[in-house]
Amino acid sequence: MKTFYRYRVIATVLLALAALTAAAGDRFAQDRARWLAIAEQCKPELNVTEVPPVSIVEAVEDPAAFQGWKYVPVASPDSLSEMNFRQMRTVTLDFGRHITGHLVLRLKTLGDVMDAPVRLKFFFGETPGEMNVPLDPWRGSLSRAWMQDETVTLYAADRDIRLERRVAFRYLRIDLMGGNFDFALDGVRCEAATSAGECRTALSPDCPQIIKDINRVSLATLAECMQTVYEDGPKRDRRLWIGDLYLESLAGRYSYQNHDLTKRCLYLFAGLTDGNGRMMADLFEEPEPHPQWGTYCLTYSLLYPSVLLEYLKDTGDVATAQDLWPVAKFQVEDALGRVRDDFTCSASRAWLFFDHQVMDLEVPFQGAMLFALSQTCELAERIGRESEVAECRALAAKIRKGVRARYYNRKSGLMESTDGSPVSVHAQIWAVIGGILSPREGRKALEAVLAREDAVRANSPYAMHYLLEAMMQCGMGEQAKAAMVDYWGGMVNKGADTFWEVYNPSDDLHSPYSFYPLNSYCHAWSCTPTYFIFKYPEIFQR
Ligand code: RAM
Repeated sequence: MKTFYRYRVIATVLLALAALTAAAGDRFAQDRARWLAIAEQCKPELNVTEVPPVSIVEAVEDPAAFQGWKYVPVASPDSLSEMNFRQMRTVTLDFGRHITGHLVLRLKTLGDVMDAPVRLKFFFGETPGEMNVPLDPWRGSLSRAWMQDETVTLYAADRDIRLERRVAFRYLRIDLMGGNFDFALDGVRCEAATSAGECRTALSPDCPQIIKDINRVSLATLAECMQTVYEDGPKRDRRLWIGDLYLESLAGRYSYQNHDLTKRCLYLFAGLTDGNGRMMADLFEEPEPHPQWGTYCLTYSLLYPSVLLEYLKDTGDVATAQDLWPVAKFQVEDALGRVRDDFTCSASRAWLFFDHQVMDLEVPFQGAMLFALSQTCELAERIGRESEVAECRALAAKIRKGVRARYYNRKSGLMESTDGSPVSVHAQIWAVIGGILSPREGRKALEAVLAREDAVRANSPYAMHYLLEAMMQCGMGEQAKAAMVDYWGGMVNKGADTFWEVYNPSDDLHSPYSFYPLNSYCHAWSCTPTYFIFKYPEIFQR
């Protein structure tokens, strides 16, 4: 264990130094402004297209539909510009697909001049269910303001009006709240924006239909989230998270290949670390790029070196990898200080995110730590910085051995927590990804855990991504494909145009936020089927 302790001593000294530097100033002070300037240079132009509605629809309550509601077409939207909205009072439009942008419309005078303002309520929604459940009294655990209902007072007719709020939706209901003159709603359209550009890949023509559908919805999901950063969800949270960025960049490799967007996001995170050098888990762009202070998430920071490594593999841009290496390396060094000598983690005060699920975190944390160590070593080797991580592989081997001794139950073939927490699929996933279990052991563990009724299961597309990843590493291609068809195909079969933030196949109303309309129904971390489909065509496109 000597090397381990030595490394820990070194890590502790480095951290102490970091703290001192922070107290005196700022660890990355010299680079911060330059990094943010590079991020700004990589800011993409948005491609804007005008998307008109495809039909006027009516809501129908249907227990067989997702969340109990569906829309049926009742008229062509062309008729709208001739209909007197003063009499209609309400209309719901279907835009045919998920879009992100600004609504534009005009009030067309049908008779007399407009002699008083018109007040309209616009309600934009991603799913029929979200549009039809009463929102008030508010039950959600996040802000009511995430819901996309806007009451707007209009003072002029016969000219285009562009709503200020950027919205993400497929359906729009417009209600008349006040207005006493005859007018029609004319030229209703959305200025839809994305930075995605052309998709550069194509499926084999004999690919199964369900995979084609899953791939189409994955691409739509990613394109909608690609704005001036990789947003997590264009409805909610509308910001850049490290965990989402990692998965979006992987999916981007096999689709839009907009690597400059990844570069921008890497530089933003680097430029916005705290004085210690720690990265917050998420950031905002407006009015000036700034992190969400207080969201340090250890498992997200540990993914930063992976984003940089994958970016390097995609672009060969060694200069960027060199430039950002210190900040990437620091995230891992910092986290290493939390591995205790008995291989439990002292991360109780840090946020460890793997899933929207109550679960035991010990083994997943060690797996994430080990994965980050090996990715950091690989990154170092690719850019000639091996000497800076000379002890890294040996250290990883020691942690692996210790973690295995503590948590691996040879009899059950499972990674089990030592505090009596229920066995989880997450522990097996991260034991595979962290190289704690061999592919053969991993396969046994994954099969065993998935067969157990009492096991804690993956509860989000984010966790499902890592399940598929672990399965692929264990030679479980067919099971991975079946899981994809079952899970993401399940969303497609329930009418998803874009993949959802959370999906529980047996509970359509499931929400981590106490109220399902708050869920994001176009969520970045759900877009990775396209990554698997193109990375392993022999499995997924067959
Ligand atoms: C939720 C969002 C986001 C995710 C965080 C951890 O708030 O879904 O995408 O990264 O959780």
